[in-house]
Amino acid sequence: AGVEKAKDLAARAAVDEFVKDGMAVGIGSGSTIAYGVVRLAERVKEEGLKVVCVPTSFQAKQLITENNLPLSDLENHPQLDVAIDGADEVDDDLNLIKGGGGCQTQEKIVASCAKTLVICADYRKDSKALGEAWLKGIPIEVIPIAYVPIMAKLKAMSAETVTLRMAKAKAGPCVTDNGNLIIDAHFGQIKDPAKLEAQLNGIPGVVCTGLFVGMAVKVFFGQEDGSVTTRT
Ligand code: DER
Repeated sequence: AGVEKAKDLAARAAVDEFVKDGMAVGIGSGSTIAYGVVRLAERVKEEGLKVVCVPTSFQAKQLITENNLPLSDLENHPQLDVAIDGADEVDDDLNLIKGGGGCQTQEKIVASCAKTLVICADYRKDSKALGEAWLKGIPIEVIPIAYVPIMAKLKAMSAETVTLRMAKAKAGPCVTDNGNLIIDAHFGQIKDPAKLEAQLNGIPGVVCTGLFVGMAVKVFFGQEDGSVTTRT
């Protein structure tokens, strides 16, 4: 199976195992969860499932509405039963790097409001330690006025690479759904994600990092051979 099939298998397995009738579901961002939203829409149709979906980004909101799923928000559902999302890298302890798609802030908020965070990913995301395979750096959302001093502080913290994320189809830097900028900082293999996250969060102007430490309870990996493996 190629990568896309692996994503599809993982996302469908996660939705099938964790979404039950009557649930309020946090919907993640990125390309893997898109398959999960399609599966959820199938189940709503086939099983008459009653769910409400809370997005983690403009993209997630589009996925929900394009698949005719009931759209809600944290004002109406401040406590969610489950959040299902993707990841850029997963370590042995289920710590994550997220934010490859630049949506980690609302993703972390929604995940923190859910009883359970479940991740679906293809085989490329499975690492022993964070920073092993994902070399683009930890996505760090920052308040725009502060990006230059924050980049300097990250370099002083011995980040190997520190990059302001630039937009692809628009001149200038990538701007998040919250109107902020993103700095990608690579620290090599991360032995103590909790410590690093606390250090990064302590920098004034940092809004949220893509380190999700001790949040996920289960990860579904789609494999090249068409199987789905899980880690808890
Ligand atoms: O940006 C994000 O946090 C996404 O969830 C990312 O971590 C996974 O995106 P992908 O499923 O397209 O690889």
